[in-house]
Amino acid sequence: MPYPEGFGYFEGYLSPIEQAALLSALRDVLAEAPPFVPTMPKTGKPMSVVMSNCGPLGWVTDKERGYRYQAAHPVTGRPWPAMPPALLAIWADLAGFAHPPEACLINIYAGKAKMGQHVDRDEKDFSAPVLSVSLGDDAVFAIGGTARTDPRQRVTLRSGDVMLLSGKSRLAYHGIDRVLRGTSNLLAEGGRINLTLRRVTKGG
Ligand code: MD6
Ligand code: FE
Repeated sequence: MPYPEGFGYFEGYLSPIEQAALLSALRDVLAEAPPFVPTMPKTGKPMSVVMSNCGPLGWVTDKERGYRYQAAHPVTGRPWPAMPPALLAIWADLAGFAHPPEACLINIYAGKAKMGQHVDRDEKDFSAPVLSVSLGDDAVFAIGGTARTDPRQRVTLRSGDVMLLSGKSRLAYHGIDRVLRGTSNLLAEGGRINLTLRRVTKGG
């Protein structure tokens, strides 16, 4: 089965040295903006990942107010830290979009954490792609079509891989079925970190 239109997969985009440098910048981000536990709208059920953000806006969710972007950390109330320049450079190289990303969501997978099938649709401009960078353990990424029941195909995302959802793929269902523990030595604590860079507002 071919990949859906607009799906870009840049295997091994970051070298091991570049991965370590990016991780070091992320450690600083996470010291300023500590991971929080996202909870589902209405039910308040916690997700299995923990999250943080960098950039002018961050994606958050909780029982009371649901999915949204906001300029401040939901626990500390402080602004999100700036996006590391290395991330802006990847976007400039691959996104094919004239304006820089406004949000970088940091998803942290420990233990048996996974991510259910979803569509990223809280942004106002779907003409901009979403770009993902993976660090740490391998993950089984599943991507289908714009209907939840469309057939899915699986791609193993490894540390240093970059993926782009643009065009038709931008609104395709996708998720992380599982993380394959112990497949990378990058994170001392094990597990996986995924970064997704997004445009949030319309226009530039
Ligand atoms: C993850 N990724 O890789 C979850 N969303 O942990 C996503 O949900 C995602 O990889 C939009 C575009 C690319 C992605
Ligand atoms: Fe997503």
